[in-house]
Amino acid sequence: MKIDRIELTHLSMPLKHPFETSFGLQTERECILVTAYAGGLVGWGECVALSRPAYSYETTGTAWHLLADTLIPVVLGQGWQEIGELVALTAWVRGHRMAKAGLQAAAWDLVAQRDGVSLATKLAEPYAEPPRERVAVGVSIGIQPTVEETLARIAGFLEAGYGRIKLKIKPGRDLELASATRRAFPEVPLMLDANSAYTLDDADLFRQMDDLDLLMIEQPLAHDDIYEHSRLQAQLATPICLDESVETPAQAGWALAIDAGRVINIKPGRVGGLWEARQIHDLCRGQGVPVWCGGMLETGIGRAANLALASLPNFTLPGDISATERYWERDVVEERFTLNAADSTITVPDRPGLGVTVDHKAVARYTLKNQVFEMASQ
Ligand code: OSB
Ligand code: MG
Repeated sequence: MKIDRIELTHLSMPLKHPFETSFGLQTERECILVTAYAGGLVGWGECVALSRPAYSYETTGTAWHLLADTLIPVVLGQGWQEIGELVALTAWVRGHRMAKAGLQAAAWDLVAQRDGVSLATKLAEPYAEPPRERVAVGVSIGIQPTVEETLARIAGFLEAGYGRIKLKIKPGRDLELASATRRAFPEVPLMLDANSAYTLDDADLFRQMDDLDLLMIEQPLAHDDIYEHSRLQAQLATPICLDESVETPAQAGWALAIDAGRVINIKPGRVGGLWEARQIHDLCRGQGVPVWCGGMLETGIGRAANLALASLPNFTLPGDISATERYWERDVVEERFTLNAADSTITVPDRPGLGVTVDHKAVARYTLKNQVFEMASQ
């Protein structure tokens, strides 16, 4: 495999509903699409860095810089056969995992197409069991203006068939919201995501949540902490799920070693790519720790890759991979992912590669900037 041309496209897409987290309100989704050309094949990847460095330090701007000035020049024209060799080419680059993951995703699409298999099948190569055909999913609900509006929104998603609800929380919009939700929906599988908005001084607040029968509390404490998470987990019956503070397979191992959490949310972008995502999956599987696939408000390109990842054996909890219509009026792929309401699943694409068809007109409509990189001619 030799990638001889790469195209970067910076998109800005209007979200159907504004998405509010403890780190801010988002109405548009910026992202970078990576298109990699190799021997007649075309692979697509999505870089999930946000426009502002709030969830992580990366932004669409830093990711563009890393891709254009470091990662693409290193990879263009190099010969490699499997993803591990591609990963090795840029292993010296510290951090910038979302930038790396976007490029790596396009390479996965290429190798799966080359081998004539779906991305799910390609990712599942090391395992005895085949990938799942449908994966369990839930919905992540941003902070709403009022408790009543949150309850109405939850009711709508339950009506649509979603079997797991995740609520974003922030200081002042937490215990009351969660308690009201539990009262209104006594049976619903429910979890909270704080996106690092709290400190250990809030341990009492989280202890009170132990009565709410939550599936887990995601990333309550600092984005770069595992120590204080372990101190908090020791005081809670509810499992802590780590998101922001696990950026590498090694960090996942350290977090589990000190019981900083009992579940891990795996996002390929956060951890440097599908390769590293699978390594974390394997590590957790070996220790009997369940994982689920997180979301970053992806387009259909990133969503297809997340569905493939979530089809692996230890993704035993519902992922933040909702139907297309939850995010976009118009997506950049022709397929629309729909919820199988009977069992709150989405069907994993089974055509070779990513298994989606890019809607070039939609891409053009949302493009802010576009650049082509080719091997320097000899
Ligand atoms: O913390 O999981 C998160 C979106 C952007 C940044 C961080 C997070 C999220 C989500 C969205 O929760 C989940 C989805 O894509 O539906
Ligand atoms: Mg999260």
